[in-house]
Amino acid sequence: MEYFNPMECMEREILEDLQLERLRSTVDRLYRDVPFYRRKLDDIGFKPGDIASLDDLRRLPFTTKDDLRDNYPFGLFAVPMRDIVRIHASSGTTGKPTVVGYTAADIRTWADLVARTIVAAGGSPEDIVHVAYGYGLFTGGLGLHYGAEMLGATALPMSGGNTKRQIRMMVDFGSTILCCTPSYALNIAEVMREMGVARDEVRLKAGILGAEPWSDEMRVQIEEELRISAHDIYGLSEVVGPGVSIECGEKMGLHVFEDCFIPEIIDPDTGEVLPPGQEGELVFTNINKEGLSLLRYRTRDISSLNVSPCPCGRTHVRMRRIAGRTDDMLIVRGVNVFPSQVEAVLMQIPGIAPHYQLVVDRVESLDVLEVQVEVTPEVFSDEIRRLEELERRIRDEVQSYLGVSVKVRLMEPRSIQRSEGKAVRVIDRRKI
Ligand code: DLL
Repeated sequence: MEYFNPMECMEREILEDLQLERLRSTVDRLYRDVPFYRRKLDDIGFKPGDIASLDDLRRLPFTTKDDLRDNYPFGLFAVPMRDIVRIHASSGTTGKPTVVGYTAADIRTWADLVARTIVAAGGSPEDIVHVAYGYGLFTGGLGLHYGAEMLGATALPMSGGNTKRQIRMMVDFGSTILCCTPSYALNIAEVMREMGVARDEVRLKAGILGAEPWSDEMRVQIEEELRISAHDIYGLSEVVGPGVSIECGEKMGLHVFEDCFIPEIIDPDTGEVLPPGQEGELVFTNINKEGLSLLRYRTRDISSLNVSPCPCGRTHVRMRRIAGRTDDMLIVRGVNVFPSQVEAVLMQIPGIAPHYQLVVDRVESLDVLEVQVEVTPEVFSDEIRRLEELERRIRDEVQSYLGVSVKVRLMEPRSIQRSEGKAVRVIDRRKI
């Protein structure tokens, strides 16, 4: 199995020594240079020298998105602004954006991480990497771009949108690796069909897809339609951007690049660290970053860790694909519902297209969850009776999977808004 950086295959014992050394120097530096962390550590009487082993990590305080907002824009940076060479920001649904900064060394480390992800997805310097993540404050576009260049591949900086033009260039330039959100990959496949572009006119072989939750069923669909090997890539701006973890050829979880980040899974309610295999909230500590290093950053993403060795030869732990977020988890009449669960059910029912939205409303103080899903053009022209049957089937299957009753609305082909970046899966109209 090919890899970009030998760190990925380090013996565990040596890797853990490296992590301890890096954790110590990170905590030292943060204590010295970031007043926020000095206060937090002083509050619990913790001195940087108190870190004797990796287990001491769990004694450190958590960092949250609110901490970043409270110190908006640059308050948590650990170096003077003159050493910051790049800023990115992510817009949340509410409040101020989260702002992150990188030193020149951070940009190199990040590019190295993304180069590793491209190689894990089967890429090499021979590839033409079609970057259809947005360029700008979002980390997706520039993140993949620098990674492709670091690898020595050819970066094609498309950014999102203008799908027909993307496809024409894909054909003319011979793009081999597609980088975009999974929902946009499906959108591209659909527009390709509409344009009458035959699959053998494009040279795509792999997809590096992420930035939003998706299911294995959606992977099957993307792989069949685009005839590529689709790899899940995970990351978040606060921690670095894309390149925190990636699926190797085994596609049994995403390797977390542990020489740069220490992952933990905690119980989101109690903050207690959970053992491997148990599902909970993902937490990351940066141990190889200068501009902005976060201790035990709570991602609100739900996953679990798998410490068993991977046949690919990488020794870094694997996180299970993200099951949803603690905060886009919908609570419908007391039942926790993740859009990904609904997606997994929908994708197994023939006759419906992979485009859906969940609309939640409150009618006479009762939550109503409506699943809006597009049918395929063939089904759309069927008899009413067949459509009703399909609707009933979807309702029964979703209900029995979630344990909560739902309404189903079949939608005309192409009536649900297509995404060019992160798809909007949930519309919550409840006023609480
Ligand atoms: O989405 C970074 C990124 C760009 C990742 C390109 C992968 C590819 P943010 O905009 O800060 O950064 O959003 C981070 O997106 O906390 C997750 O909730 C979600 N997310 C990212 N990757 C995945 C994934 C980028 N593979 C937030 N599966 C994270 C599920 C993902 N959710």
